Amino acid sequence: MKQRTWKLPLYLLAVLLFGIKTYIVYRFIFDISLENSMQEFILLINPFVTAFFIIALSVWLKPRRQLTYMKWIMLIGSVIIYFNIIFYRNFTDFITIPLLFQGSNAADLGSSILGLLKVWDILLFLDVGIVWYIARKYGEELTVNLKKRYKVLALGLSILFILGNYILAEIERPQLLQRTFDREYLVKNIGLFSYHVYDAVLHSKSKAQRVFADGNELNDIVDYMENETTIQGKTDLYGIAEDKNLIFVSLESVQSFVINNTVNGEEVTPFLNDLIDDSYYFENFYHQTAQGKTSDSEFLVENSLYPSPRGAVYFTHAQNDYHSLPEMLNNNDYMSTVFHANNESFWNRDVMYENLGYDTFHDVKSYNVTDENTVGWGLKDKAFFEQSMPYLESQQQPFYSKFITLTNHYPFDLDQEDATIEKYDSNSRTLNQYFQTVRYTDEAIKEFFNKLKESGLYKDSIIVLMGDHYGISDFHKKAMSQYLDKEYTDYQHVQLQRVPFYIHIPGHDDNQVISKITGQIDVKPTLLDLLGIDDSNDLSFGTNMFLDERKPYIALRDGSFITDEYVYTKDQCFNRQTGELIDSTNNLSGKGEDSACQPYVEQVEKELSYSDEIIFGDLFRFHDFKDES
Ligand code: GP9
Ligand code: MN
Repeated sequence: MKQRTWKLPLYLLAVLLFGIKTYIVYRFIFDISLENSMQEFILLINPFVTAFFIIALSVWLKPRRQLTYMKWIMLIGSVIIYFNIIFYRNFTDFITIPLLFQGSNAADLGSSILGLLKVWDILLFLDVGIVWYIARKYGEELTVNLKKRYKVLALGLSILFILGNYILAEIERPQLLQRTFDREYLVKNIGLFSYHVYDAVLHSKSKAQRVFADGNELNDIVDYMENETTIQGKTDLYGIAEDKNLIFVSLESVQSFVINNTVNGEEVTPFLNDLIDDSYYFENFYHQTAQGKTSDSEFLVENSLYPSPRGAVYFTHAQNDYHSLPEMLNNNDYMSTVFHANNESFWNRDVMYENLGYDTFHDVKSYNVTDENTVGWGLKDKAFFEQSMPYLESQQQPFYSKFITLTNHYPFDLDQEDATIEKYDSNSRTLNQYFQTVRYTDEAIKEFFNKLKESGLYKDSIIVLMGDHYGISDFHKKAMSQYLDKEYTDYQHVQLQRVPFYIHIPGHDDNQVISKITGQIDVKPTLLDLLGIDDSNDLSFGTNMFLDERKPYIALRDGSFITDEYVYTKDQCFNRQTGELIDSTNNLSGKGEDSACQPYVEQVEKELSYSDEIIFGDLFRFHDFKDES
């Protein structure tokens, strides 16, 4: 008779395989930055710690059930990892619970998702296949039947490992769990699965926050805003656009690096380049969006509050009380309209727009959409502007009209006949195509300006153009670094979050390129000033971009920030001009030294949390903005 002296129990094999797979994913698919050997060590152990915790629970079950549990838990775990990978490839970010409730967006993602799947992804399920195969072949032979005290030991060990992992992470990054904005930190230190559990806790906490809010929370926040952010003072431009129409164009995925730049020797954005001479152009203007993408950029402009750290605030807090730009304009006899040729429910816009006080929303139903005039995400930008004109012309004036373009959206598909420049040549199809669709949008804007002139609306309007968020994610680092001919560092990543911002006032001479550090949070107070609308009762985190005395930083949603002197991100403080690393707060912490960036770090975190408190607690319902209406 064949005698086997020792056999590896299946649950240990499963832990090993699942752990190795997870580690490979962390290391080679998620682009997680590792700054020292301690971080490398934590990243190495956490896949096994988590796998052991989840899979070793099986020893408590009867042999047959052990197999079923292991097979399914590995499959579910792998699917969770895989969904995160798909999401990561597009957004360089991890899935959050609120995102899962945005199902209505998923259906529209169609062509975008296909480009994110790769054939070799099947290998990511190899460990599952092996365990399913062995379980089938050997059945209960490889299961274990432990005495109670060994079961308790297994459980005790797995809890101990988890705690040990957490303690190491806390030593490496103090207050890890308080820094909730930076998901990469969480995944790096406690692993993807613990991160999801933690995210679920945050989710319920933010849900509960509204119920327990009573308005007193607002006192400190109002003080803070009045002292630090709502800096009062009118500029020389106050009222320059009084009673004029405000035409706001959101440029899908247009980043500043294409402006005044070339591809294969040709200008990418000839019209937008020329427009700089006739506009106020802000060359250091940052997007501050997070998972809500375009909708986050809209939220920033409409409310001068930060979008949500998790999920899209357009979904999660669409019923809150706000004191929005359209509402303030409506109180000043404007009518407000949005033009966007997508489904009205995308990003929950129909619900949110109504709450924010928009009078009309021209969604896809207002347009004649055919096979010929469609590409990628829908109606092509040129047709979009053309078909919008009759609606625009028939509006009562003064109006505020927001246009949201669509053609320059990932995956940047374009019909051959619409391409007027050559593709770029790199390993990233996304970047290669991007220049062509950006050029298309540039041409569409040019046509729109001409139409405004023909219609006579031009001279009675001011036109604001803004890039909504990045188009090229970190996933295309290599190609970007080839195009920019620079190393792609964390510093570069932050600098690439700049998006174009133009204020074009027809007939105005004193135009300038403005280099101040500005961001989407500043748009609302700036526009109100130009339109001559008193905003002294408004509460906002932005400051007028034309004021000399301004809040000294722009905060990105993950806690990174930019000041005149510094760029701070992922615990590193860089010289803004040179990109040189000055110091890393991570290495300084605990040694009594301070990073050059330190004075701002806490204020930025405080400001972001205050904004979250307003939104999660729906605190504006307790505030009287003293608008006469
Ligand atoms: C879709 C448009 C693009 O309606 O806003 O969405 P995005 O993915 O950029 O947020
Ligand atoms: Mn967008």
